[in-house]
Amino acid sequence: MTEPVKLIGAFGSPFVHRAEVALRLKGVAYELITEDLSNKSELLLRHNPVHHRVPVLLHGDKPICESLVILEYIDEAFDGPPLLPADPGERAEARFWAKFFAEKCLMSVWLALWTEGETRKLLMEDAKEHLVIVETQLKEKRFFGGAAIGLADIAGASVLSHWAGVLQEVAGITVMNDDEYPAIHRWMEDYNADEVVMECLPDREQLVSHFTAIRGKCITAGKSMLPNYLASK
Ligand SMILES: N[C@@H](CCC(=O)N[C@@H](CS)C(=O)NCC(=O)O)C(=O)O
Repeated sequence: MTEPVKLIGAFGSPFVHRAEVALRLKGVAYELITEDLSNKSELLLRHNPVHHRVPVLLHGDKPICESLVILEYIDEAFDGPPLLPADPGERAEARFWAKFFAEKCLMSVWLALWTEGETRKLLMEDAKEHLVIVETQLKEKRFFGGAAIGLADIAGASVLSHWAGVLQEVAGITVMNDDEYPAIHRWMEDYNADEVVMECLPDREQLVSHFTAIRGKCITAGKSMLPNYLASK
């Protein structure tokens, strides 16, 4: 008997979006359990006792936490189109880019949005440096995964596509100008136009309202992430 698949998520989370896209690309049926992150459920706290964060994938009784770990788990546990290539070298490359997005590119873009003054100036420079690297990669190929969406695309485009425009609108600052990064722009359009991706993109207006309501929390979260980011530079 196949074990039931549940995803503990929350509205507006790009990390939950990653897991949903992967499940849908694989054709896995799942139940989405929507959390109120201001009043976390016992289910979430029990299944992610270390970070208390969404997403958490429940495959039968087995909880899997952290979106990038979840993507790899989904790829290994379920049939369907692969998210990682078969070749070990190409797998390593896809993991490298996913890590670059998580630790560098998305972090500098996110922090540039929610900081001010000299710190913001420094983070804008970092974000630009990271986006130029992504732009260069995408001049050669449609997706990081080649012709189809793969793990690195889900890791990066999840935040840079639908979410980046909304976050820039709410923060009132432009970190990514489409004209400056035409290959990234084309990549995001291709990612957003994918039928499976479209099914798990939250409504833009609702997303703007959501982030406007939690703007203060984003600034606080940015402050707490900043020391780690600067130490890792
Ligand atoms: N590194 C984690 C980040 C997950 C994350 O930050 N989730 C947010 C929602 S977007 C969350 O659960 N926030 C609640 C909290 O931090 O208390 C991942 O990739 O899964």
